[in-house]
Amino acid sequence: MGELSDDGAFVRDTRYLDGRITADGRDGWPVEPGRYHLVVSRACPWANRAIIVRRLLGLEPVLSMGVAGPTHDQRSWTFDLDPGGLDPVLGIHWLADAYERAEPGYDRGVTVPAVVDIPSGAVVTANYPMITIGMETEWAAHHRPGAPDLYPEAWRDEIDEVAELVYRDVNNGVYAAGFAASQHAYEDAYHRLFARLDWLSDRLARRRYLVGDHVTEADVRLFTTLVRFDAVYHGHFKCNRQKLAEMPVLWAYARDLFQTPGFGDTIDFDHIKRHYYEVHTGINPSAIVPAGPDLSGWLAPHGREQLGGSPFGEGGTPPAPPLPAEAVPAGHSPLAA
Ligand SMILES: N[C@@H](CCC(=O)N[C@@H](CS)C(=O)NCC(=O)O)C(=O)O
Repeated sequence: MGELSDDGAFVRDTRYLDGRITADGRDGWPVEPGRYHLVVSRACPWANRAIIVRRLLGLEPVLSMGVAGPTHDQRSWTFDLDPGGLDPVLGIHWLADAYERAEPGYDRGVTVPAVVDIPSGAVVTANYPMITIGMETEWAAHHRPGAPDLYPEAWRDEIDEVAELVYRDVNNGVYAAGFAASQHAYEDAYHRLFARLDWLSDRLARRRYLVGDHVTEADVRLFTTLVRFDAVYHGHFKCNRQKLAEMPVLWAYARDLFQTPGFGDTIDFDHIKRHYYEVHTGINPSAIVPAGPDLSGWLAPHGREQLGGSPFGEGGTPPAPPLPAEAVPAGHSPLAA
């Protein structure tokens, strides 16, 4: 996932497998219903983006999804939640095997999300920003009726601009704080994170969504970090100036999205907490998973309707509930009681 620089700063490894699945197949990977399998972990914020976007766009019938268990063995992600420990579509136990199929001798990160070509069993791409943008653009012919436009042409520059700042200081910023190996690197990441959260609070005090008047890719990207904040980043990653629940605008914004179909129904707090606290033994050697926090506040009214806009935009409708096989298990979220 990353390494440390000389001054103890976390540097993310972004050398992905990077095939492009396109509507016209120009890179050898045509959009084709039933051909690809999206592999995720519900714990992972980068994979969570893809789970949400697939739900919002209604791509479930054309793009199947495999869910890895929340923890790793020495070869990274496994399908230990599935019967017999095998992903039912790919027939493998270790996600690493699909990386190996793509590149014999593959020796970089075995990460989620990954999109796998089902016929060959090989990972096509693990480039998470392009996975969601690809679903929003290249897969347009397969969007459900009423799907929101998550990457509208007119707003793309602004979405990209906001998303870049959010990535640097927030999405990756929490990791930079949590994995810092020097006081200086930690404090640098901490201050950049909270300065950016203040900036986002200001922006979101006046508007319901980050860009435009309905949910976009920019909101999906911010949400997946905010939803993990109090459960993991505040304690485990030492991002503790405030809890999310102590930042009123961002807390209401995050609750609004959590309560929007397609967002909160993808969230598995049990997987989230187990992954970070059990896998990162470098920073949590006991691997004890905290019992808190109390999550019931996620369902409290948020009052943000008064800011205008609507979640799915003009003519847009909410997605249907998750497929029964893909529902978050009971007890893992306040929405799955
Ligand atoms: N592919 C990206 C982002 C995805 C990512 O970091 N996923 C994490 C989980 S949140 C992962 O799969 N880690 C597996 C590992 O490091 O073994 C990266 O390598 O930076």
